[in-house]
Amino acid sequence: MSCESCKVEQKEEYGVGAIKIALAGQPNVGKSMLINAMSGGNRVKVGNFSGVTVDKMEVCFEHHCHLFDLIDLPGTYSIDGFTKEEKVAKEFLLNEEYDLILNVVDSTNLQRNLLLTTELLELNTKVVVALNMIDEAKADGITIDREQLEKILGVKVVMVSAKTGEGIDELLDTMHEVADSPERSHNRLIYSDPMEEEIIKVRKFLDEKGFSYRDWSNREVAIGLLFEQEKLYKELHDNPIMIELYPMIRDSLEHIYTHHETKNIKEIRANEHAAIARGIALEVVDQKSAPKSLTLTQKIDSILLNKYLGIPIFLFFMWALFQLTFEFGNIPMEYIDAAIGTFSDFVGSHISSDDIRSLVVDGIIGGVGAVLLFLPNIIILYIGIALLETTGYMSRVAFLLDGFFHKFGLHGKSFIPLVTGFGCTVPAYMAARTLKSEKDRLITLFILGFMSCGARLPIYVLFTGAFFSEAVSGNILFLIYISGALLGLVMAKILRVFVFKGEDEPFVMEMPKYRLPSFKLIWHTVYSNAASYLKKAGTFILLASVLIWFVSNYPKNEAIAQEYSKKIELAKTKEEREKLAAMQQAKELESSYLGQIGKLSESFFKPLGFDWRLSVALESGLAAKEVVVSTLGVLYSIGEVDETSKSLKEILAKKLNIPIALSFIVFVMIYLPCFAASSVFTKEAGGFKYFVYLFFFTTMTAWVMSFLTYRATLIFFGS
Ligand SMILES: Nc1nc2c(ncn2[C@@H]2O[C@H](COP(=O)(O)OP(=O)(O)OP(=O)(O)O)[C@@H](O)[C@H]2O)c(=O)[nH]1
Ligand SMILES: [Mg+2]
Repeated sequence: MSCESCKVEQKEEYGVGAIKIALAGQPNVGKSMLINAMSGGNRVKVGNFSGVTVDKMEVCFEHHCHLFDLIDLPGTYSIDGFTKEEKVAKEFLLNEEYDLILNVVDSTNLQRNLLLTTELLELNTKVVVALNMIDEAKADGITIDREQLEKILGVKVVMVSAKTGEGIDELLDTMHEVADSPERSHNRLIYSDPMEEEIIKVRKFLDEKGFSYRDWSNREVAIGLLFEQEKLYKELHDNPIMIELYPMIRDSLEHIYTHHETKNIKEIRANEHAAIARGIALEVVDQKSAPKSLTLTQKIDSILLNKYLGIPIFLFFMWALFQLTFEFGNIPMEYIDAAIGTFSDFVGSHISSDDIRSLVVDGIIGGVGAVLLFLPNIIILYIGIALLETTGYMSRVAFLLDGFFHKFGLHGKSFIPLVTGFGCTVPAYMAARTLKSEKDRLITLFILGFMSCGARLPIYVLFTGAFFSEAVSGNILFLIYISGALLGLVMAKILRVFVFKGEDEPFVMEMPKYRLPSFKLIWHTVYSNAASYLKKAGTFILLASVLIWFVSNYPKNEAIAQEYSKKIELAKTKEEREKLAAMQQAKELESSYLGQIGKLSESFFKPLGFDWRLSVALESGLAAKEVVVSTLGVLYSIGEVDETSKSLKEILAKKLNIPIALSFIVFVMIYLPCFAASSVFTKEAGGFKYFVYLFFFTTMTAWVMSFLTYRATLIFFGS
């Protein structure tokens, strides 16, 4: 038997099925980290800003012979939250089956967190409250009277720290116990006097009629009716009791309206909850001293959020990151390059068949090796992004850039998906769900591809390394990323003015506390990204390289071979022979399948300075951006007679020039993201037509910008 939903094998001695638990809580309270702590792994992504989890994720594991099935939900301030990812949480909590809700609460911010807790209690299902971040609460001198809180809420409360592991076992045991118990506790919240009066009136009426609904008490039904719970009304719609209940509830609501001075029941409910949360916090929280972490956070913020220094400091960090990416990344790169070269020579010298040697050396090692080379650069970039995500700095930069972003019709909050896009565009598209307005979200989706993803980094490092001195390469790299981002902003403005017209929303974003990221957290993020890069190199890139090798070697053209073998025989000097051999290979390559394909699009790319090889490399990059480098690796190593001596970088430096290189970089920076990202885009934007728009939008922009770059730099650098 296996866990129904996530297929973890369930041993027989476990007896009944897995306990299904939905984790609900406000953003950034540590739900995901708690799941990792409970399951003893790093299964879900953790970060120090609101909106890390944007889709539900399921994790199964066993503990003391019980199977737990945890659902990580996106953070939500209220069940009625209206961003796309908050709706995911609402949808799940209201409509799916589960055994209990684990409400994760930030102990250092109890009052605000209780606003959601009160809503969850009104769902009348089993709830356990985890007071997370208890380590921080202690450090801040906050004590919480847990027993009192249990009494008031009527549910089990456990103090935990997902960071230190404190209380995790107790939490698991408690959840198991609560899930197993046949009874659930009932909503014990006490509302304002006028509200209570009406609740009692309705409850009494229901009691008199001998009414019962599910396992709800009549008090709970009364609360649900007065707060106009949609699902409850739907289910009771055809019940005869409603004929008498409707007018009664209308009366009661009128009373409540006059007291609250509004007729909006959602607002009234929120006011009631706010009052309850305030009351509970007063009752159970004892704060001895001013919170330490807050003052530290304030101190750091006074520098990093400084009106004048804030943005320059951020730009400095980014500049430093790209310097490091280039400088540090290039040290191991030389060794990896040398190792691949030696390996390639070694393997080549042991294969006697020309065709197989070419397949292994030019195709496989040439393609995969070209991609592997950039692993160190990728790792450094990912360390940078992980630091940004986990320290709490990301939300600050979003805040700093908000004013600047508004000028371009965007939102500070868009910064988060945009930065995620520097790593990989796929999660970035999903991260855009945190934007409330649909137009903001669509604009962000359209410009996200302009943030160069990690897979484009190798292309940039390769070309900058080939055409610029080491001293300036880091700066050029920084410039590439910044100009991509700026272009994205300009495009956002154009889209805002001409396509997605409307006002951009004001900025509301929570500033998390600064947290020193644990080594484990960073290590995990970087490791998993590096591992997936390597895996891709060993599978997808390998296959793509073999394919490219094949289509660039076949069909064999006997006429060319004969023509040149005669010429080579007649040649007098070694130099002449080598030149002829190179010409022969170039001719053969041109007559191959790939050469023919390349010729088809040559006229489209020619004005940008690209020969058919570069064109084909760009086209193959539509599958995945790493393939651009591996394709270049294969194509240029086939064309190279003197194979052992030159790296791809050196060959490119010899065959191309600066204007072509810059034009190529610009095209790569702008054109359509990889296949995986494009399909996620289509899904997130909401239809294939958007993909068609994106295709034309990016291709046209890429072509025009590359053309301008090529022409302008030709004037400076000449051909
Ligand atoms: N000190 C401390 N930090 C914690 C604890 N739990 C989580 N954190 C930190 O809080 C931040 C948020 O953690 P996440 O697990 O991503 O929060 P989340 O609730 O899943 O957030 P969303 O997915 O955005 O809703 C991270 O920086 C964690 O390292 C804890 O018990 N103690
Ligand atoms: Mg999360």
